Amino acid sequence: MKKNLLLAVVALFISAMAYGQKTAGNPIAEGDYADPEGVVFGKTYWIYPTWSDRFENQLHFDCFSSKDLVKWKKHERIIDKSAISWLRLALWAPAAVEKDGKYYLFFGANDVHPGEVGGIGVAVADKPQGPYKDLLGKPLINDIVNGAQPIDQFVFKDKDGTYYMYYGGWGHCNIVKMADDFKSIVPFPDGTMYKEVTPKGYVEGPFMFIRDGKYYFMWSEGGWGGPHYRVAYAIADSPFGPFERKGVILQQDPEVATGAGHHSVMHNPKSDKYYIVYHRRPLGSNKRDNRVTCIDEMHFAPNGDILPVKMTFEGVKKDKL
Ligand code: FUB
Repeated sequence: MKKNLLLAVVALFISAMAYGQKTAGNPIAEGDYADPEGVVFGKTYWIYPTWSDRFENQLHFDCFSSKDLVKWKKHERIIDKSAISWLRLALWAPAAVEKDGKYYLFFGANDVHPGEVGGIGVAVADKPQGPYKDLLGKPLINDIVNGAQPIDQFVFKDKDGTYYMYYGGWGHCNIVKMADDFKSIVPFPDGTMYKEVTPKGYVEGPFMFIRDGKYYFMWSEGGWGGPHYRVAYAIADSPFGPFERKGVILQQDPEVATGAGHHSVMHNPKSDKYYIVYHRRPLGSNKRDNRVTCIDEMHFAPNGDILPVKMTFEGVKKDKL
């Protein structure tokens, strides 16, 4: 373990020298942070991760902000148990959205099973760094529908301004339509409330972005506690799919890390660079919760396909918004 750490430090030092330029370094922060959601608000990059620990200790979120992707500032306890009366354990996978000057933080709580209280909740604040207050005092989605555990939500704004939420663990993914005030979900034009959009291989951690008019749907596969966790994707013409699996773009690398997954994507419209924000397990560690948050650049083939991501120790270069 110590030898691996030393090797990582030496590799980081050598690559920093070779680049002759300061980079962020991976991981971007000290400590165990998983399921990072990277999001751009104005001229600032934000990362909202899960505090990776035993479920009973997961009772708060920290977040991180940066103006250039290299220097990160930690914002502690942007929400904790005192603000969510129904939270017992497993506060997971935050997703942040700005709407009409307010910041909404969606989260999973309680690792909910049938008959229990828990699932996806939503909190609100005046600033990206909180403090966040529970918006409903109860879960927004508590029930298990189409076999999807209500966790790992991602709130997506479509081209026409409609907000949808993708969510789901246990190998199933649903899409729902959000009410304007984010206090409930509303029916689709055909009257249904939940549509299953699960692609082949899907396990959890859905993410969506639009590039050149196409819908890029991404998700995690494998078991998050093991080395084979990974990220795959599909490209579609609509937010509802169909999502035909194109392949894996992030996975373990014996030279760098294992268990790489539960990611998000940030785009700098000025430089037109795309960044994948993800967690991975340091080499030599097999502890379930030893997951750290990293950023690497994501590249595309001329036909729009996502190229396999090269995980690095040096991380990304400065890129101001
Ligand atoms: O961090 C808790 C859980 O681990 C997440 O909800 C899953 O996606 C997995 O990353």
